[in-house]
Amino acid sequence: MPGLFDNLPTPVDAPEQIGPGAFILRGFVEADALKLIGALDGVLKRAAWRHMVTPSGHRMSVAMTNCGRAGWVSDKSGYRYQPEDPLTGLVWPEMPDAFLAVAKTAALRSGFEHFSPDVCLVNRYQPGARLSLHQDRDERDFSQPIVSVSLGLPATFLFGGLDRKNPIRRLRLESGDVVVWGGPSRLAYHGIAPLAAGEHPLTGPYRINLTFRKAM
Ligand code: MD3
Ligand code: FE
Repeated sequence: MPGLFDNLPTPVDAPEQIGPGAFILRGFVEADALKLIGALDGVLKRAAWRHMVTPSGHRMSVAMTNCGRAGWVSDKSGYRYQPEDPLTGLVWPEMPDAFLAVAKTAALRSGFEHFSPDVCLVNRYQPGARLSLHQDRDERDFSQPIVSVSLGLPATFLFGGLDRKNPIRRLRLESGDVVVWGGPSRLAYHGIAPLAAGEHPLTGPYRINLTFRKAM
């Protein structure tokens, strides 16, 4: 018999709130994971993995590439978004439609209606690779969320507050998980603990993270 509660979302569809404006969609891209990896292979043909150097001269343990209208780069002169890949001098590969669709749908499910990312920064973690606690502040408009997609080996995400000294929560991110970081969480300190070694059917010995941003 039809009733008042028939149209509620099922628990599997409901984003779980993990902070102010931050939502996790567990397993959201599980069914699309192979398609996303295939699209990433196309990106990598034109923009290969590289380890960027921080302004202080340290080689990052995470390998990176980008697609979209611009890419995040770091070198001795600083961090920035730029339209060309410094390795080739060419514009970054176009953002694959499959990437854009996942980012927009996840943002919409989390209450961000007009998210239109122009950059996807792709991170690849090998065992031991980590991302130390930082804020993402190189984008122009902090009212836009960042959407992140985890593929391959699991990782421990470190989720702090707006002040570096705030307590840090640890959150396990698994292949297929999507997180939307908006509202006050957009400027939260965050990082990734050193990756544990393993083997994943999708990515082998790696964890890959796609981060979608409205940067320009
Ligand atoms: C929370 N990447 O690329 S994704 C990064 O797993 C980055 O590769 C991590 O931090 C990774 O900058 C974490 C989740 C993420 C991305 C951006 C955020 C969380 C965020 C920005 C603000 C708050
Ligand atoms: Fe970040």
